[in-house]
Amino acid sequence: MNNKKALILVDLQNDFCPGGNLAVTFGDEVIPLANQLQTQFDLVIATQDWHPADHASFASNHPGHQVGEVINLNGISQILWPDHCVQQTPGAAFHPQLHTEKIKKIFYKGTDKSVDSYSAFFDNAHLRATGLNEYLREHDITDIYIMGLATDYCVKYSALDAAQLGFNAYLIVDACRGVELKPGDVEAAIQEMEKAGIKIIHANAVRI
Ligand code: VGL
Ligand code: ZN
Repeated sequence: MNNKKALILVDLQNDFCPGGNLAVTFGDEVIPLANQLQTQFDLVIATQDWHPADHASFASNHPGHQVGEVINLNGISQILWPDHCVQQTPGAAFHPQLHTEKIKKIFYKGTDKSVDSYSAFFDNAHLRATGLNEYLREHDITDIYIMGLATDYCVKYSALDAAQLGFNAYLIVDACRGVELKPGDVEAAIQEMEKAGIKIIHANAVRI
């Protein structure tokens, strides 16, 4: 059987880049790699974190609670974040240098105010699918290459779900940057992905 590959660009949005509301250190450094990598794939997909202003992951919607606190949200633990990637705001837009012509489809996540969604496939409660799995199956994709922001959240959960769903999953590690709430979070995330069978590669090893 022939392998068919897709590139998934995770959350390359202004709020995750320097100057944004949930800035990932050096997040913008991966944009040139995203542009370069896109030329090597027939199918390019992107995700956008896309929250309503009253999203339950925002500390501002929980009076008396602070950014970084962990709360119980409908039975699952939820880190409270600064307001970020609010639908239709500049912070939710793609980084201005990102090439978007090749992006075939965008999957929006975190749109339900009552549950967060780190993975590109499912919400954090694993109750609702985004449609990405079905979309990739319809396009006969067997291998998915994941890059973007942030390594320790949306990239990690997207990659873990991809592997769990049976795709050959590759993490393009130099094309990701992490939040690193605690020192070591990024390294731990990479190890967790590797343990789950995800292949850790570098952008210069991607040859289609
Ligand atoms: C993300 C925290 C909150 C991410 C999204 O894209 O990794 N992290 N929302
Ligand atoms: Zn978010």
